[in-house]
Amino acid sequence: MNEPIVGSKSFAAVAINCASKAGEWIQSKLGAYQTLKEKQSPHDLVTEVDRGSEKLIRSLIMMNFPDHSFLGEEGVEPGPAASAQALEDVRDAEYLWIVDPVDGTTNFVHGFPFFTVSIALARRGEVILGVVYDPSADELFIAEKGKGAYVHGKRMSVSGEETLRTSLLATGFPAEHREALPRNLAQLQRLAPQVRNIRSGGSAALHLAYVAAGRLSGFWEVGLSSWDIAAGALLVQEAGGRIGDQDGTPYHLGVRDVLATNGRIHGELQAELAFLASD
Ligand code: 2AM
Ligand code: CA
Ligand code: CA
Ligand code: CA
Repeated sequence: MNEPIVGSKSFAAVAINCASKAGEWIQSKLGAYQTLKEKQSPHDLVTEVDRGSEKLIRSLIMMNFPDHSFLGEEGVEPGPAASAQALEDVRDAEYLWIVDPVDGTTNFVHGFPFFTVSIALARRGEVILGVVYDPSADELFIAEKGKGAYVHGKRMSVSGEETLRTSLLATGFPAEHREALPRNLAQLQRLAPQVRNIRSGGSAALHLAYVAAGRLSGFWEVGLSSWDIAAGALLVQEAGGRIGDQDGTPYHLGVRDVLATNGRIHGELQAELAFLASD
C-alpha cells in the first residue's frame, strides 16, 4: 500500500524545515570565530558549527518523530570502520534519518561557498526522502521516492551527454585515505584528456545534487559514508540518473566508492574506473 499522503508530506516538511533552519544558522556563522579541531588529521576537520547543526536537526526530528532512528556524522567516531558499524546498528530500522549536518566542512572553514546540509529518510534500508540544502546559493534540492526531484519547486532532470568526450565530471580527493589517493589521481590523469573537464567542489552531497540538476554529467569518489550519499542518491535516481558502487552494484546505504551519472555515460565511465582499479 502507498504511504498516506499526509504522512509523507509531513516527513518532507520536517526535512525542509530542518535543512533551512540549520543552513541559515550555518550561514550566519560563516567567517565568525570557529573552534576548529582536527579529528584524525589536518584533512579531517570539525567545528562547533558541525556539532550545533547536528544538534538542531536531531532535536527537531526527534520532537516530530520520537520513535524514529537517527544516524548523524557527528554522533559517530571518525574513521571508516566506525561509520560502517554505526550504519549496521540501525540500517534495518523502520524509519531512519541519515544526516550530514555540514557536508564540506573544509569549504565552510575556508569560506569557500560550496557546503550543504544533507538529510535523508530511509524506510527499512530504502531511501524515501532526500533533501540537500546549499545555504550560500539558497538552493534546496528535494526528492521523494516515486515523485521526482525538484530544486526550488522546479522539476530536475539529468543532463543529456551521451559520451565522456562531452561530459563535465566531478570527483573528490580522498586526502585522508593514503592508499586511495594514488588511485584517484591515476583516474584523474586518465580521464582528464577524455572528458570536457573535471571539477572538485568539496561536497559530495552537492556534487550529487548537481548531477541530478544536469549541471554535472557524472561524479565519482571513494571512501565516503552513508550520510554523504543517501540524500543525493535519491535526487539522482528521481532525476532519471544512475547511482551505485564503482563496481557496478546498484546503490544501497553501505556504498562508499560512489559513481553517479546521467545514466547515458555510466557504462563508459564505470569501465574507465574499473580498468584503472585493476591496473
Ligand atoms: P565532510 O565535509 O562532511 O567531512 C569531499 O571530498 C567530501 O569528502 C565531503 O563530502 C566530505 O564530507 C568528505 N570527507 C571529508 N573528510 C573525510 C574523511 N576523513 N573521510 C571520509 N570522507 C570525508
Ligand atoms: Ca566530516
Ligand atoms: Ca560529509
Ligand atoms: Ca559533515
